[in-house]
Amino acid sequence: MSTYVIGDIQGCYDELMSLLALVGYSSEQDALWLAGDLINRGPENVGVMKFCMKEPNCQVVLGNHDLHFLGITAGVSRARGKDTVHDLLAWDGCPDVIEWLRHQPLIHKDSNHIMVHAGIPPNWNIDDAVSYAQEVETCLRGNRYKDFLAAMYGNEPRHWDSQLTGMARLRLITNYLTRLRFCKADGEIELTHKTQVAPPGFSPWFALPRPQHEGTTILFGHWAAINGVTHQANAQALDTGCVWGRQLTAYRLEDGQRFNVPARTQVS
Ligand SMILES: [Mn+2]
Repeated sequence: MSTYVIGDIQGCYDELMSLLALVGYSSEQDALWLAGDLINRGPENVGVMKFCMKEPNCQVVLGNHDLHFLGITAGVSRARGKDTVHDLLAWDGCPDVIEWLRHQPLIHKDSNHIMVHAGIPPNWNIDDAVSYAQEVETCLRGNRYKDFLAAMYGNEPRHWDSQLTGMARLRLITNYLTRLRFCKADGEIELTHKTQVAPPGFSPWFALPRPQHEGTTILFGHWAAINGVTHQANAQALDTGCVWGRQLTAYRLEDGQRFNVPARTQVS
């Protein structure tokens, strides 16, 4: 039995199938972890969601694109120029997708491995991160989830304070777990830079001293620009830009081996 962790699929269904064939994935014997951004920007969102929802040993965490899809369906946002979720919106299984996504976590933890879409700031320990994720998960599953989706968009606040309350607290937790790239040692987050070049005073979250994360390997996606490279054994980056015409990558938990397939679709 092997566990394969795959980064941002973003609707690239064909590449997902090719990658599973390449590693010899067995639905019955192996496990699959998907690091979020299952959908959007790519061509076959319905295919990806059908697969995830029926796969017996598939564990996902939510990414910013998955949450944005929920925001669109809740009527608090709209599909914008680059969004490609129209196939899902038109599909008669769409209500099931919404319910299924609302019940997925933002973090998945298994002994000394943790999967999250974007990252964990250095000022949080692993138990804190799991607990903060649960606050958002509880809200997303509750009756007032549309209020959260409406309040989720935005880059403020940028400083973590355990005394934060309400939607500002949930927004910052969500931004850390699903959008983080650059921050400072105290957790101040910077959400406008997407390349691998840090804005002055900031570092990639995984490159900062993280004594609180010692002993845990963090598996994450979201940051296509770093192309899978962190130079940190305990931070494995899995978004290798499939939807941008590069590769889809799987990481085998048991031995750390990486597998990848080339993108089939060039999205302009
Ligand atoms: Mn993302």
